[in-house]
Amino acid sequence: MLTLINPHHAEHAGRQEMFRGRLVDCHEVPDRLHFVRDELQRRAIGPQRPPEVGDAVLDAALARVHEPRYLHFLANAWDDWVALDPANAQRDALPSVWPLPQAHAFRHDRSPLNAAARLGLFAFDSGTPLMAGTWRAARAGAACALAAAHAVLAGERSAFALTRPPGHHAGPGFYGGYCFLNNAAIAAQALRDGGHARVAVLDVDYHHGNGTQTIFYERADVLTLSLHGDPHTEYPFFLGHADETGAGAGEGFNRNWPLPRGTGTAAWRAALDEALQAVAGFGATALVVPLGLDTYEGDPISGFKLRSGDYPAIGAALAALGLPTVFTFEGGYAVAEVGVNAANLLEGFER
Ligand code: SP5
Ligand code: ZN
Repeated sequence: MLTLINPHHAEHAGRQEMFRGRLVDCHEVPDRLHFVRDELQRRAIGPQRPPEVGDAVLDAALARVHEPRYLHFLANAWDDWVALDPANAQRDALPSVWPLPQAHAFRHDRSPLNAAARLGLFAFDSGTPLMAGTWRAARAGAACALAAAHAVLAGERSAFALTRPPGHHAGPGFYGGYCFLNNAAIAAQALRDGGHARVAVLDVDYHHGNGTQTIFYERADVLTLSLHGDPHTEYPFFLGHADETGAGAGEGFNRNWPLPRGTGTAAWRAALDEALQAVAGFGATALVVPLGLDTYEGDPISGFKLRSGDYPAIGAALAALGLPTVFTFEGGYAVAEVGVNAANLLEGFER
């Protein structure tokens, strides 16, 4: 399998994230990618290269998925943060005030001139630090997703966008959950634009893919499916329930499988089989898999019980759909094991 690796990922390296009233060390660290890259190399799972995508082509692809004012915000957020206070250059940007949607109570149509306050218009949590290299890293990561889609359009059976920061929590105009640009959505849209009439996105990360769901919620041409920890108890909490089935033209084209903390292999695989049937029933001609390995039993922030030995069969089950497939690297925070788990799944896909 061809792997597109983000050459700028390490420029995004947050120090701390807010969690229950404390700043804790970031889980989403550069070594996650290094372990996956090295394990894929060790097992010779296909060639690895950086993406080669021109700026204009990339900008056009970003604009297919994200709102102009959001992209403008992201491109300038760090400089604006530092301009607010030169001492901010030493601190990652985290939001601390938000406009709730309550009627007549908070304006969303005026952008505060204060750059720290402005973060609250676009960030939905205080666990996603933004720093000097975030925009460059996220852009180059989106380029990996776009190049992976282009490779599949050119005839590759599959391609893997090995990038961080991850993407599936990023929506049309919001960031959070360690995500800024929705790599999976960018790949799905590129597959649509490249001629695939029906594209399925099957999200297997532990956390609900709220950004991807939101991007495609009113569309019938991209089926979005997600298996994840039940939002009654699990992040991102405010989306991912089973009764979210799409809206407008997209009614019936979103499905969620919220699963309880502690879910093990058998129950998770049963949900996967339902999702695979939905992909086939939809008549998808291409597939995008936001690939989180935080379903692993050893994951420090998640609650499922999948074992390393489960991942080859999961890859094989995805491959059995017989569809051109783009994988994007999402979560997975057991750093020492994430490489083996990712390689197990991708090797199982290729067998
Ligand atoms: C892409 C992805 O997997 N994003 C996940 C974002 C989860 N963010 C909130 C997690 C907070 C967990 N903090 C646990 C601290 C344990 N001591
Ligand atoms: Zn996750």
